[in-house]
Amino acid sequence: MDITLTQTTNRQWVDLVEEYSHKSEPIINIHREDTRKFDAIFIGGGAGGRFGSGYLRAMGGRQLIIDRWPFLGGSCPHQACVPHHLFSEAARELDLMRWFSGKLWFPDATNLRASILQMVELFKSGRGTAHAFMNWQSKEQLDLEYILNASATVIDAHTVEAAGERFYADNLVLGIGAAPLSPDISGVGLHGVYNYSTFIEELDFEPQRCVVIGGSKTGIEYSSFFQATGCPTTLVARKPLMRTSGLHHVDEDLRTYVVDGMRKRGLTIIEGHEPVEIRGDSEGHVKEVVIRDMSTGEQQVLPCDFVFLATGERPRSEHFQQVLGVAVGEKGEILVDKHMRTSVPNIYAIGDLVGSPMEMFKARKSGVTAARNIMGEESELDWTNYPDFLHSTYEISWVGLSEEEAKQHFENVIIIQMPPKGVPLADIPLPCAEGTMLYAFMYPELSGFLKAVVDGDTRKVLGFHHVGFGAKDAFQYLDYLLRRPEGLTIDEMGNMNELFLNPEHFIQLCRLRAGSPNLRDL
Ligand code: FAD
Ligand code: KPC
Repeated sequence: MDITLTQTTNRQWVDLVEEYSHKSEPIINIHREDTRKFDAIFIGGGAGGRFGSGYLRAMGGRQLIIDRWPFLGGSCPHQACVPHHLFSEAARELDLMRWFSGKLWFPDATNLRASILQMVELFKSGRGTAHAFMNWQSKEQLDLEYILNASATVIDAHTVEAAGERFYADNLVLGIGAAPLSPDISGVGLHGVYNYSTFIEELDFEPQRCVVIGGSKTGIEYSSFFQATGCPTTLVARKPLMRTSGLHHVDEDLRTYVVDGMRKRGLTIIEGHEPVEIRGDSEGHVKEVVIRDMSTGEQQVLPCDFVFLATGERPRSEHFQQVLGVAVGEKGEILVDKHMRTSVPNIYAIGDLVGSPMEMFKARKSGVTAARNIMGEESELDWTNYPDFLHSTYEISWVGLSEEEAKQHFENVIIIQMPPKGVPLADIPLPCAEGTMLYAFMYPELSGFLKAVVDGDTRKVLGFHHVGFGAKDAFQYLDYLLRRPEGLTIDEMGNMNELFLNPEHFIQLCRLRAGSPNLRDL
């Protein structure tokens, strides 16, 4: 179907995407009358390809996106970030209901059981609006050209085949993302075993007892959700939670608060163990997971009817390696320089395809970096440091150095923390603000945690760490301020205007110490 000359509304797009998800015909939006060659073909229209395309077009270039799905936006609105946020919000609401069961206006939640299947169905019934918006915005507002519902096959460094046609460009930008990785054990194909993608597409029963394999962000987030619904859940991880190589700068006090909090909510967390086998019943449905203690070798059996694999992702680099010969790293990631150039001239790679961190900011900014370089503007991307977050039933955000890291590099590290070190959590209902006020008054130990790490000599803030709700936005800007060449001092923080009660409390706490020439902990 050629929609180039049609103005398709968001509502019409919802139906169109649904219709085309059941057939193999492409959706084509190409300005045939434009005789200019494409500056770049973006293979994959996820966050990386869409933002790269948008930027290149805004700079006056001509681009083409080819995506095998009938919508743009990629995995984020389809199976990843958006369902994750929906489930994490459900977990937060359910957690509140459980703590306040039978108190104030809250109904008795003793036997509360939320349906996991219903939440998946809810997501699937609503995700079409995000798909539609991606297609509509890209065409009507960003003036992008695209072919959807068509796999791209690279012929050579300037030629791509899709929908039975060959397209030519000065540059190719590879952005087809990563695929979920399964552990190399028997039983992963049993009914009842899912990863983040098949969980959305294929869940067809109500889980009663869950085992999550893998302590990744996804493992922490989804196990917290499953437990919050009332489905007894066990999380099995090889390493201590939040001490995995994929997460940098995690502060130990913050980690303790988060992991203790997950256990307090009934989640069983088994660290230092790896899966050995997933066993099924006579009908091919999962019935138990065998795990092994990595230090003693001792095995144990975890009965369950639902297994969620959260064991990472592998970049989809094989085709490009074979056809173009691009260099890849040990985990299959396409190797790129700071301009997002691969080892092959005129071939760029972006997003999850270039490896960790697999996060939206990197996907989008790497797409933009490729676009700028293609358009002749020198542009580099460095993602060695970035703000990070994850959900348990809380929102957990951090940026900069942890206390432990700071103490390795600086002699005079000052800590501003709430509740302060040595004070029992239950004694101080702080921090509190959006989302934690009720906890502050009835369960002060549940109202969250915060820490600022400061170099007492230069007075520069080195890191911020927060558990609670509503602070994530601030961390985007704190990251920018911290990483300026001049950094951010405790005095500048104290001079900012807080919107009290503010979730992260950092401004007013810094102000309480800023008057002193010799900083002390708070
Ligand atoms: P993708 O979005 O995966 O896009 C790749 C595109 O390539 C897809 O549209 C696909 O259809 C297409 N494609 C594949 N093969 C072909 C082919 N042969 N021809 C044509 N097209 C092809 N990040 C955050 O920052 N915040 C979050 O809260 C967050 N939550 C997440 C939750 C989960 C459960 C997961 C798994 C990830 C989450 N992420 C989150 C990470 C984020 O989703 C990814 O980093 C991001 O979507 C990667 O974008 P991308 O463009 O590189 O790849
Ligand atoms: C709807 C939404 O913003 C989440 S999905 C974003 C995909 S993209 O804008 O292409 O990064």
